[in-house]
Amino acid sequence: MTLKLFHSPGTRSIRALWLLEEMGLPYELKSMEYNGAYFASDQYRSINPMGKVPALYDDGELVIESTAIMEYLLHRHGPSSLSVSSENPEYATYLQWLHMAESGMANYISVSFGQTYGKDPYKVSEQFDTYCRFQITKALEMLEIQLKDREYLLESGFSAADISLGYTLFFAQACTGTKFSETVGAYFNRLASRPAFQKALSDLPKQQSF
Ligand SMILES: N[C@@H](CCC(=O)N[C@@H](CS)C(=O)NCC(=O)O)C(=O)O
Repeated sequence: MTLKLFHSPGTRSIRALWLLEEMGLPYELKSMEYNGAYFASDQYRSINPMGKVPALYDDGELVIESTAIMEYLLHRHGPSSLSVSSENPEYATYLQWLHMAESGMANYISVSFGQTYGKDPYKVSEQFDTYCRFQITKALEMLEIQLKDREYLLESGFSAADISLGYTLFFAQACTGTKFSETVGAYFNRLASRPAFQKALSDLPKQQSF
């Protein structure tokens, strides 16, 4: 088996795990409880120098950053119908949401979460928290518009961009109690009912502590 995923329940490694399941690829799962001290240790940083999950090894080659891991799996282990080619008219929309789900949304959610529950160095000022919440609100408004005439982000249907964003919505709801509009809530429920998502979530403890 060449693919080995370092995962922690409830975290961004769900994106990689969900995609592996949707693509039907064989993989080895290294699932660890979320533990900041372990992630910061030399032992774990020899696996991922950033001390984070996910980390994917493919035949000894390391890839980090959940959305980069997604692109890596889709291209190196594709072709997959969940990816959109650069010739496709929906390519820009696809790529934009695949990455915005992390850089323009989950990153801000993490900061806000850190403000509420984190300790140094994850605790930020209330002012920065307000800024992050503002960014999240804007992104959810943009999502509302995107979904007004369709069931998934793309007119052509479910894609890897929905996996990337589906995790973000899960994170927002589970960790910051974000309330969704009817449209976004229905979209999230559609994603959450996918067997591959359920599988990726199956090791989630009842009381998750991040
Ligand atoms: N942008 C990165 C973020 C990764 C990340 O922050 N992962 C969290 C779990 S969701 C983590 O491992 N945090 C440990 C830490 O920052 O100490 C990605 O998308 O993979």
